[in-house]
Formats: sequence, C-alpha cells, structure tokens
Amino acid sequence: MKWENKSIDPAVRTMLGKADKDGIDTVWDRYEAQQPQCGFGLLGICCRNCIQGPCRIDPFGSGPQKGVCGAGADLIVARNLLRSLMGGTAAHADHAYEAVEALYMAADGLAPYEIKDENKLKSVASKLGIDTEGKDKNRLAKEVAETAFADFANHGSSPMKWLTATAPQERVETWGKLGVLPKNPDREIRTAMHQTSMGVDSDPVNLILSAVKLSLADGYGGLHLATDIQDILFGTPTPVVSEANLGVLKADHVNIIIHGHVPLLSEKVVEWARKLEDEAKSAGASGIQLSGLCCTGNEILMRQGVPLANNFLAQELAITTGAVDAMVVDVQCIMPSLADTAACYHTKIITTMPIAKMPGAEHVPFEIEKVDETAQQIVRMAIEAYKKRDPGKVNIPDEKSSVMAGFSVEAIVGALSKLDASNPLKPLVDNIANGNVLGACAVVGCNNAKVTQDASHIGLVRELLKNNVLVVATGCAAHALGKAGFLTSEAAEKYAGETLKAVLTAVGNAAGLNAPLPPVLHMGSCVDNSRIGDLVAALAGYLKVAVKDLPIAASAPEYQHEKAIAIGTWAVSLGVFTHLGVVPPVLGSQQVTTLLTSDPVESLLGGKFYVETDPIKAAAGIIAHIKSKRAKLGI
Ligand code: BF8
Ligand code: SF4
Repeated sequence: MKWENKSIDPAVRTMLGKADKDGIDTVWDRYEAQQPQCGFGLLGICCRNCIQGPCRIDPFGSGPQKGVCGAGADLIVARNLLRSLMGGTAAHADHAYEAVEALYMAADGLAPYEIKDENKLKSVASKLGIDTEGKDKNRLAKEVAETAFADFANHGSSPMKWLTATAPQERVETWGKLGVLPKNPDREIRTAMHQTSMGVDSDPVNLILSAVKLSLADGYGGLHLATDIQDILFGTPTPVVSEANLGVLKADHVNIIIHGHVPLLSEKVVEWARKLEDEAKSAGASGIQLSGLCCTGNEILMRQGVPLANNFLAQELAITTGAVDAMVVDVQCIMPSLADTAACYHTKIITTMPIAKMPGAEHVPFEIEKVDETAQQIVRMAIEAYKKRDPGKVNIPDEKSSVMAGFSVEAIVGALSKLDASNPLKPLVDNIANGNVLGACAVVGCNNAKVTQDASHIGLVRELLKNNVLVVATGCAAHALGKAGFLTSEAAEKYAGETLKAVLTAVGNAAGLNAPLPPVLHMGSCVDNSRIGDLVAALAGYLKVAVKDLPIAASAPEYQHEKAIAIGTWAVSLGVFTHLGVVPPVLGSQQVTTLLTSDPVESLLGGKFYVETDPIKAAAGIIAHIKSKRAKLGI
C-alpha cells in the first residue's frame, strides 16, 4: 500500500492521498526534502554557542578535533544536550506557572474558574505541609498557589518544595548526595544557560549532572506542578469512554479541533461549545463536534471525554479533511505549517497565546479574566467558518476506535480498591510478585517524522502485552494506542498474555465494567507523566524498596521534542530504565554516550538510557531488564 513507510494509521494514509491530490505539503514531504540531514548535527558535534563558530568536530578523526575555543566533542555534545533539557524544562515550567497563576486568580475571584476538586486541593496542601483545618477552598487554593510561586522565586539554598513534598524520600536523599536538587526552575534554567555559554564549564560530567538537576526541575516544577494544579482547577480524571482518530470529525457538524497543551482555554472552549450548540444549529449544522490533537487533546479527553482527532504528525492532515472549521492552538508542538495548510481550505487557525503567534492565522488573545468571552468568540468564529465550508473538498476517513481513558492514580487505586478496600495496591503487587503481571512499562512521548507514524508504539506494546507486561501511556503514544484499539477491554482479550488477561479481567469485573480493564491505561498528557511517577513511587513505598528496584521500565519509542528529552532524563533520575526508539544526538561523544547508557549514571541513579530503534528488539531489552529486576527482588 502507498504511504506505508509514513504511517501505519489507515486514516492518515487516506489523508496523505488527499493531500497529494490537493497539492498540500506535509511534514513527510519536508522531511524528505531535508535528506540527507547533517551528520554533524545528528551526532551532536556542531557548536554555535559563540560567534567564532559554527565549529564542527570531525567524527572520523582526520579533521579538526577541537572548536576554535578548544572545546572537543565530549564538551560540545554535553553542552548541546543540556541546552535541549533547558528547552524542555522551560516549556513545562512555563505551562505549570500559567496554571498556578490561574489558580491564584481563581481563588481571588479574578479568573472565572471554579475550584473543582477540593479533595485534590486538600491532599496537595497536606503534602506541602499546609494546614488545611478550617480553611475554605479559596483560601487554601491561594496558599497552595503561593507555595508554588515561592518555588519559582526561591533564592535560598533549600530545594524546591514541590520536589521534597512529592518525590520519594530515598530519591531526595540520593539527589541531595549528588548535589543535584533544584532550587527553582527559572534559576536552574538560567544557571544552565550560563554554564553552557562559551568559556564557562568544560567538564562533560559536570554538565551531565546539571542535566540531571534540570530534569528534576522539569519533573517537579513542570510536570508534577502542572498536573496538581490542573486537577485542582478542573478535576482529577476518572475513567471515561470516548473515541479516537479522524473519523470522529462529523460532516454535518461544526468541527473545532483543540490543539496544544495548556487546558486553561480549552476547558472553556469545551464548556462554550456545549452551550452554543443552538447557534451552530441556526447556522445549518447538526451541532458542534469537538476533538483534540496532541496533549491538550489528552487533557480534554481525560476530564471531559472529548474525542481525539489524531496525534502530532497528523495535525496538517486533520485540516486536509476539509471538514475542520477552526483549529484553536495554544502552545507547543504546533507546526508552523498549519496556516499554509489551512489556506487551501476554509479552516480558521486561531492562535491564542502571546508567545505563539503564526502569520496567516487569526490571533484571539487569551486573557484569563476574559476567558469566557474569548472561548465564546472562538466557538462563534468556527460557526462562521462552517458557513464557508466547501462540501466538495470534504473527505473524512471512516476510521475511529473506541477508547477508555481517565486513569489518574486516584482512578487506578479506586479500581483496585474494589478488590481490596483496605489495601488497594496489594492485589497489583501480589500479581506482580506471583508473576501474573511480569512488570509494567510506561510507553510515552511523541511521533517523529523519522519513524513510521505509530509503528514503534504499536510494535513495542504488542510485544510487551504478549509477555504479560502491563502498559501505561501518555502523550502522543497514548493517541497512537487509542487509534489502534489498545485502550479497550477487547484489547485485553486480543493482545494480553494469559495471566495478564486474567488480572485485567478480575480488576475490570470488580470495578463494575463486566469486562477486562484495558491492557494499556491512558494516564494523560505529557505533564501527566507525573502521575506515572506517583504510581511507581506508591508501588515502591508499598513494597518498601526504591523505585530503581522495581520490575518496570519506560519507553519513548518515537520521541521528537526537547520536552521528551527532559522527561526521559527525569525518568532515569528516578531510577527507571528508559528506552529511546530514536537515536539522540549524542553519539559524537563516546564519553557522554557511555555516561548516559551505563556508568556512572546507572550506579549513581539506578536508571539509564537504552537506545534501540527496532521496537521488537526494544521489547526484548525491556523484558530482559524487567526479569533481571524480578530476579534481584527474588520474585
Ligand atoms: O507534550 S508527546 S509530540 S504533543 S511533546 Fe508533543 Fe511529543 Fe506529542 Fe504533548 Ni508530549
Ligand atoms: Fe566554536 Fe567554542 Fe564558539 Fe562553540 S563556543 S562556536 S566550539 S569557538
């Protein structure tokens, strides 16, 4: 079949045919036009950190081995890696900061959000050591927000409170001994920027330690903080059934796609799309169909049951259906090409954030005090655009799959408590101990034009499930698995090994599903990797071992973003064996490659990176790792 090296998703293949016919340039066309990509860049051995450069190191040893200033391959690779982590950490910390601002303003009555989850508010407050007694939710929310702001303003010598309050104690001690406890995300990013500038740090090991530190700023000042605040504001997810793939678009509806990462505006667009349904009907549509792309898609799926349109690589192809009236974007993973694609159809691209504008798109500024008006305006713009839709250009692929999502830690513990109310983790731990569940793997991260879309996610997960490894997923990996039908009870029958299937069936029945739990639990967006961190910390705590001793692994089979590099490094820092399915740009340095994939990272932290581009071999590597951890635990 045509397009088979581009995507395994049949809807995407159909749309690639249409894009071809309509003369649309896609991410795959541009990837091909970039070939061959620069070998120096792929190996990480080019430096542009000062204006004496750019400098390149000859990987074959015959040409220059030093940049103009004297920096060698090891230093250049380590510096470039740390700069990638800064990008990722900045994205997550900025996201979290916005959520904190919203909570603070909501508590003061200045932003039109209700604090939806008081239980979560209380539990976060207690972890932070805030006295909850006798305080109303607004006062408590304000204190929680102030604690978060204090982390961002911390100029003392103590580590970030969000980290010490939420990370496992054993880890806090390990990181403390290594001197990598972050004090404040902004400060760590600033220091690392300084450290990597020309003529400052020339020790690759010291730079890698800073990468570890930055990853902790990411994990706690980005991921965990964002998840906690969003749960407080919008509710902690509970299991929800919806659908995934381009087939969720409806020809007779106003189609609004919500794309990006921060749920502050998208929650309101969902609310107003539901309220303004009649206006869409007056315009001749049968209603408003919302769907999500990327992680904002995951956020509104987890909390509102809004279906997923597709993942990162297919964002242009969603527009190519000709049926999308408006695509609203906020920040991150938004292809700059979208306005060009939309120009061939009637689709309105609506940018909303001051740091994410796009020539050719319409900008409707997100201002927190006026978010209700903004959301209404966006929905009405989509209804107006619908009137200009050309039915002759519409082709919506049929494909869509049912998905079950909403698996927060609270929801997972809730389901398990149906088996053992007083000791909810016991049934899971018992089944891991007796081998019914061999172990668990988090399959997370992006799509990447270098990998056939979704192929590595699906190939890897199929192997893991067959071998009784339970899978949890977030990000675009979760989209991929949703589209391919892995987030359903039927998938347990179809893909899980016998013993895993039995466990999923027992939990599913006890939880009232009358069917097995899906073998892949969708835990949310990329910031929700913090949920996975909490889950493994809870398991480790229950077993009284360190996270590094658990029979678990993480995998980013198709990652592309700097955020994924930061998250992956955080996972390694937590002590998790972390597979990467795309080769990171570090191979130009033997020293850095060894540091990340064996010692001393492994001996100091207990986790390491494992790079394997073949998903079947990667599954074998992950299973071997899980078995070795089991053996060490004597199970
Ligand atoms: O934060 S998985 S392509 S959408 S970066 Fe982007 Fe990667 Fe998708 Fe979400 Ni995460
Ligand atoms: Fe070249 Fe050194 Fe400047 Fe980098 S910092 S561009 S290696 S001179």
